[in-house]
Amino acid sequence: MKNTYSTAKICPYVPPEGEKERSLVKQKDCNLTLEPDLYRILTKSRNYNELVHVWKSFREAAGKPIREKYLRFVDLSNEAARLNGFSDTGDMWREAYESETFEMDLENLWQQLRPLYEHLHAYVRRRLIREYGSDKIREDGPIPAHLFGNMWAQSWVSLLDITQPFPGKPSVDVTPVMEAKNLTALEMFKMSEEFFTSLGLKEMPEEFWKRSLIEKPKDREIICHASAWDFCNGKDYRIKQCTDITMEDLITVHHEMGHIQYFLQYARQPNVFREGANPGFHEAIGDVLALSVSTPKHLQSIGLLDEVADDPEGDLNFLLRTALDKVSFLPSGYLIDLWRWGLFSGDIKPEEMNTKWWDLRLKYQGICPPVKRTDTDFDPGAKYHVPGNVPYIRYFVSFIVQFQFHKVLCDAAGHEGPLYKCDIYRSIEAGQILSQVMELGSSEHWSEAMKIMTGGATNKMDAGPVLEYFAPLLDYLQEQNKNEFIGWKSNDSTICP
Ligand code: X8Z
Ligand code: ZN
Repeated sequence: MKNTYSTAKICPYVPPEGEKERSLVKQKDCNLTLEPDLYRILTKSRNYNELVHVWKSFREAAGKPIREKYLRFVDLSNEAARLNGFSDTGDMWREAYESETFEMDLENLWQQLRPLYEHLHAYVRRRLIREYGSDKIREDGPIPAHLFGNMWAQSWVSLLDITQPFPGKPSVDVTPVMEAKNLTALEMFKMSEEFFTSLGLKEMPEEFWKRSLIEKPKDREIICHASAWDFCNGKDYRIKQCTDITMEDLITVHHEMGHIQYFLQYARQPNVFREGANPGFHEAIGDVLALSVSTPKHLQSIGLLDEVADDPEGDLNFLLRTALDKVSFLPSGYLIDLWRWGLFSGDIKPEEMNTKWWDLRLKYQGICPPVKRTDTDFDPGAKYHVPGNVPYIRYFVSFIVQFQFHKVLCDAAGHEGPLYKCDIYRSIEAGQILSQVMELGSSEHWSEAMKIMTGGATNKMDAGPVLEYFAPLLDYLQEQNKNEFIGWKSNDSTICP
């Protein structure tokens, strides 16, 4: 299943005679791969039909062919879970959080964040209507899933150019500077390492630099989805990433380096405890650093931005960019495992699994498929973690706790002023808190690790810091959206209205 996903290839879009907007892709062969070809088309193309083509073809190549295999896998995995005393695979996965109230806690967190998401959704919908027209997107409807600049509509940063509140201000996107400087993948990794060591954290061991794979090989096919590996011998740690020279990938580099840092920090624990306090903690470390790295002031200090606008307009541009990455992600981070848990428990039946997927996509994300979906399609299969069998709720947890961590580290670093302006660079105090928590691995319940992290303030997940971070943006969006319909209406989740 993983191979089908990672070797999926599609044909380029062939524009009909007379179509004004030409496809960006000049090649004719049917060998476009997800990374980097489809990523690049999705980021750059604003040709509605080309985007439909890419969106639909990828699902046909990566998802649909594994439908039967996945169902067989669900049965086998459930059988194994039951032999281990769990009621099903979802039950087994949730065990990693050792909490009786986990599902309820997640739903509460989502309910607290939903208004922020819905305002972002309404604002982006209006900008997309300006770009594509109201014949393509209804003013009170869900947004077509192929228009977000991302295969799964989970990060919307590629829409920054058409959504920035103040386009006249200096850019908060460093991709053009990275290109102009001919930055290499290796330099991106070295920059990330330097941030970790500036906090007093560990440098990457020699083996890491020798054995990691940080550029897409030309002579063979590999699974490009970025990953970090602990070979559990205290020496061998590696990252595999088909790094593209973009700001998004610079952030992913930090994400992956966060995993390696965690591996290094808990290396002295017995094997069973060489895990994150919970899987969400493991996903959060690198992202926490990236929250500092992506502040305009920091980017300027490392030569990736020439100019920064240190005023309310510049701040809103920056906050919107961050929201297009973090707030947009929340419902997709939540629903993937709601769907899998439902399938594992039998609440979702195999014959309705694709339509139930779209029910969730509509309900939580407010998005809809641009072409009719049926239960012979298998769209969840076109998201890496489904064929790759990686539980996904960890990312939702991470996107909550990383703001909690950011807040306490900023306090430790002596930051004053709004949370979104904080950069913990060179704060040994912040680094010490991080290493204290990481060293524990999973030897303590994560609520204990949370206590240590927050200096006793809480032992729970808390949406407060996300809301605090984005508070000025929410004010702005509410004002901008005063004539907008907030939310979305649709009678059929399997096709855009
Ligand atoms: O899969 C990842 C990482 C590897 S753990 C690149 N992420 C999720 C995704 O790509 O869907 C990071 C954020 C969400
Ligand atoms: Zn990760």
